[in-house]
Amino acid sequence: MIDPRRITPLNNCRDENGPVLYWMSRDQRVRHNWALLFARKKAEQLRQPLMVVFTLAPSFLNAPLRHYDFMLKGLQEVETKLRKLNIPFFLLQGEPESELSRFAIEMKAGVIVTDYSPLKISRKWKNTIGTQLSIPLFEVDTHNIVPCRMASGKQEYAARTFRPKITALLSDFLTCFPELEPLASTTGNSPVDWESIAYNLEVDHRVAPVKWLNPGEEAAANCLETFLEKRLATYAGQRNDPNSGALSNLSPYLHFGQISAQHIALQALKSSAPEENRSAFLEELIVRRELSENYCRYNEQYDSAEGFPSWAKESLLKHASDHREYCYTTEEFENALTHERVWNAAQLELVKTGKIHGYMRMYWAKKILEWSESPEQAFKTAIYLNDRYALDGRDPNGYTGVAWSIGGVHDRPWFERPVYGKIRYMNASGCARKFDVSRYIARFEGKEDFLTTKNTK
Ligand code: FAD
Ligand code: FO1
Repeated sequence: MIDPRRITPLNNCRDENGPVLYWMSRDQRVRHNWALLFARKKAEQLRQPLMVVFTLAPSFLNAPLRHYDFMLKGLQEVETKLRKLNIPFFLLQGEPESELSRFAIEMKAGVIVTDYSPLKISRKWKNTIGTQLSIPLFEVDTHNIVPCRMASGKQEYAARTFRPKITALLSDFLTCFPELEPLASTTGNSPVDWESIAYNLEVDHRVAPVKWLNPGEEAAANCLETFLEKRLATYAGQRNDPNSGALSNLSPYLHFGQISAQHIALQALKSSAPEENRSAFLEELIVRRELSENYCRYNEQYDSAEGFPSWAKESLLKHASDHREYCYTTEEFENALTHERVWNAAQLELVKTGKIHGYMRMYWAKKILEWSESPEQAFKTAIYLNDRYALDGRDPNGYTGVAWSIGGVHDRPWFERPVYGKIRYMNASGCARKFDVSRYIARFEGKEDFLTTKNTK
């Protein structure tokens, strides 16, 4: 029932007799979680207890309170749901590598199962654990519909080269999930003291939690249901209008693994919305999202301008000394102090709501390229602002989205111009052709309640 191609042994140790640990990291949910289902099956085969453990890093790529609050509230729900299945949940604080190995030894664990991520921080953690411990460590790709390593064995050039490969495998992998069986009895452990964890967090409180989006698996399921019922039918036509509220708003839930992309795809396919909307949505959810996973898995420089394709690097270098009519520091960008009101509005949307509309994101990043001293600095600034304020930040989609906008990743050369070179150009008049720019500006300059179309209904 779990396709073995989702599972990668990260060392070659044999199963020991001892409890099975699911080291939950990226996929913070109980339902539709192949890693949890695999750990449950292992526990049954070995007739051993099953425990779920999360290692809370003291700081995680500089994530501020906004992200930790969203994540911890989601994890609290995970603990409650697991308790109903007699599966104990443990939260360890400190450096994940050392805390997890200490816990595994203390529990005399026989097997560790964890979920998949292409990000360097995650690979580093697993590398340490896999070599340090003498018990098997299995990685299960439950973030992707088609496991990243199966979709392609190399970095893909563009969506058009990737799409046929992933489409060919959907019939194998876009399957329904089995139910997660409860354990017969529980080892019983004391509940996590969530108050004291939140109180002792030493993260930047200046980026406050958002109010318009509730965290957790139930809220994610409701968000999906509302989107499928009320907005999927207009997705294709309205998704590039940031005033329309047409998007699903699922990215923060997907980033924290509080909802499964596979479950979303299965539900979207069942929807009665017209075909063009379903395929437009699935193109983003499956092809674009898994293309980002592919980029971060196979490009060692996914987190820098070094990762850009050579045509883009050459072209940007050729224009490196072009005169910049405007040139802003990171602080000026962060405080929305540029000369362009619609760019400032996009930055305010990002800071105030923790989410910047997909269309505006491209324009937002491209203007950072245009108004920065160098493409390298522009990449750093865009990632810094994206990850500091966007709830869906610190994600393969973020590195890839910025690299697409500033470095032509998965794009092609365009008409050459100053500063951009052959990178695709976007500007405010392009926005004005697509949507009511003054309405967008009013929403985020504070004149209008910016939440009107953040789908609070
Ligand atoms: P919807 O349009 O409802 O899409 C549904 C899902 O499809 C998204 O949640 C996402 O998983 C996937 N998707 C949609 N568009 C893209 C895309 N262009 N690339 C990859 N997957 C996509 N996405 C993030 O999740 N985190 C980021 O940090 C992030 N940073 C970005 C930075 C830039 C400069 C750009 C151009 C794009 C970035 N994206 C990022 C991709 C995209 O903008 C968001 O995924 C999308 O806007 C999320 O909102 P939604 O879920 O309401 O979108
Ligand atoms: N994952 C963890 O396993 N431990 C953490 O402490 C942790 C913090 C965190 C903060 C912000 C954020 O955006 C993500 C965070 N994650 C954490 C989840 C993270 O997305 C994945 O575990 C890694 O990116 C691997 O993909």
